[in-house]
Amino acid sequence: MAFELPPLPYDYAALEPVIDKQTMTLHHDMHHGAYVKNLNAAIEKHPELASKSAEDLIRDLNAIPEDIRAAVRNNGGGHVNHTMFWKIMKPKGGGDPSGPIAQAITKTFGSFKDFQTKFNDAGVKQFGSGWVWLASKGGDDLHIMSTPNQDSPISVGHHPIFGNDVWEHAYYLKYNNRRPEYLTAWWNVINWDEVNQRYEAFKSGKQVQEPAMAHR
Ligand code: MN3
Repeated sequence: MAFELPPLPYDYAALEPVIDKQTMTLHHDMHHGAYVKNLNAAIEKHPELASKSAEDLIRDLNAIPEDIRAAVRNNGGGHVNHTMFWKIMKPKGGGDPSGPIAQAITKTFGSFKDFQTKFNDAGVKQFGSGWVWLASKGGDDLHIMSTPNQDSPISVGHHPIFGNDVWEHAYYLKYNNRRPEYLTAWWNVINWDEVNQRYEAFKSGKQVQEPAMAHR
């Protein structure tokens, strides 16, 4: 019974030149791999939690026994965040969004360009490690938020539509300290089809259970 590291849905080098092969290899195998391993180690101490999905574990952190709460917050969050992250990117992605997410972004932020500027700005301003998100509190709400470490919007009652990883491990080998450059280039690998699927699933209340999120 364990959470599993989901395979990358494309080759390690597939997102080059935006994200280099070495970064993807280390990020997926070592960083995400460690979150899964450490989450499993935490849950082993509390078998009563074994039926919960990773998302359910981080949805109410106060319900998690204190001795593993920090481990679940960091590693459960890391597992949920990265499982989303690999899927909302693809080779030859990017371009302007279309479909329902495009309409929602324009309605909320005025234009896709204005949204991108605000999203990148929030990513630059996230001090230290963390994530920048497009999230929703429900209904037509759509907002940009950032979180420190591996904290998920799910833990504060918001639903992540998509997010970008602004930990140094996500970009430092290629971009060094130039986080703004990474944030700008990253839009060239976003998978708008997947983002639209996530958004429509959320809007319809039919959220898809990722196999990797299930404890099995
Ligand atoms: Mn990461």
